[in-house]
Amino acid sequence: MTASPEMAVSSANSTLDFDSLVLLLERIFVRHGTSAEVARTLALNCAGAERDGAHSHGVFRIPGYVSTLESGWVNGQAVPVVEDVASGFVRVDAGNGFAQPALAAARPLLVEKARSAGIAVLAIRNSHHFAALWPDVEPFAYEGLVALSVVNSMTCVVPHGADRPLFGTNPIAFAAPRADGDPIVFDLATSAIAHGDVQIAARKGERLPAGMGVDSLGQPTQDPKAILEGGALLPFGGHKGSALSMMVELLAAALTGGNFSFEFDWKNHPGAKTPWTGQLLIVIDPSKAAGQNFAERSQELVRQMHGVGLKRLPGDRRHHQRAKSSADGIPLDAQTLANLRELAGI
Ligand code: NDP
Ligand code: PYC
Repeated sequence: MTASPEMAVSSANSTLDFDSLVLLLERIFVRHGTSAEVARTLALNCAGAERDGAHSHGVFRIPGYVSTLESGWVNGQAVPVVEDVASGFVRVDAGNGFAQPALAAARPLLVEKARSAGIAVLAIRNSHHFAALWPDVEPFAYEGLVALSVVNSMTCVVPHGADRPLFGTNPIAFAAPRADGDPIVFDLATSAIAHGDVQIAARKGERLPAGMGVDSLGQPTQDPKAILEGGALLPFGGHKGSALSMMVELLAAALTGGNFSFEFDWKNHPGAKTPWTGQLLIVIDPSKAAGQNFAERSQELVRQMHGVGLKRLPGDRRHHQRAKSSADGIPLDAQTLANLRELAGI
């Protein structure tokens, strides 16, 4: 039977299976002005985040996508233009559309180049990224490739040693294959906490741990609302996270031709939430490397890490939640589901 948003909903525990959630989200995107192709790409991304328990970038983001599309800030119909610029370099102009369809359009050429040259770079510009970054790298590792990606966002992070915000929350995601298990994947904001998690804490009325942000006067605060209303975030790890955030600005914006996090101005588009920046991906074919099979080597590293007492690898929590969602359905509270259905017009 074909899945539909109306089916597979349990009123008792409000769960949806993955395909039904994707269809529901696709309807929302198309209803708010995206092409069917863009809707499919964003729906798969967002449903995947929700399925894996990556809540700061799951369905929580849908109202932000909708208000952004309604504001005219992003082009939901954009058709990315892919340019083959060098043996190991692909450029994409996302046309003021979303970054994920730009990656999808360039992907075959990028993989072909990575496999022939051993390494290839994808530089996406004029793009909006409002999602978790791991979905952009994890699939490469399932194909035996190593992938690294960075994306910059919007000014809300004070560089270490500075007085005012400049950087975005600027995540870095990495994926590598391993012999006996899911790929090794990490995905982390270079801010002490993702902006999405600050919004979630504010909504729940929770305080943040110390060291995450400052208020409008630049004073340390644990109040998420004070950070959101005129305050700012701090980089993780002081000068070290700040250096990584600077690197992300350089790679995702300067190198791609996209905007720095401080370069765009959305004030004439009330409701706009998606950063209009750039994204860089580096894909490596480890079969070109010397020595033993890379996936065996990464498996050995994992074995040694467990051997010294490590219980949890980055990505383990997501994979555990993915398995649980596949077995039990993706949990959604009744109000969230009702809101999504309303946005979908059903
Ligand atoms: P977290 O701090 O929650 O997690 C960062 C990484 O560390 C993850 O890979 C996570 O794995 C892993 N991890 C967390 N806790 C542990 C632990 N105790 N032991 C081992 N590994 C652990 O992520 P962030 O809050 O920094 O980022 C959240 C999301 O926000 C990311 O997906 C990021 O891409 C997104 N984001 C997107 C932006 C954009 O512009 N599009 C901007 C900023 C952030 P696991 O997932 O398995 O928990
Ligand atoms: O959570 O920091 C964040 C974020 C910024 C843009 C998209 N997500």
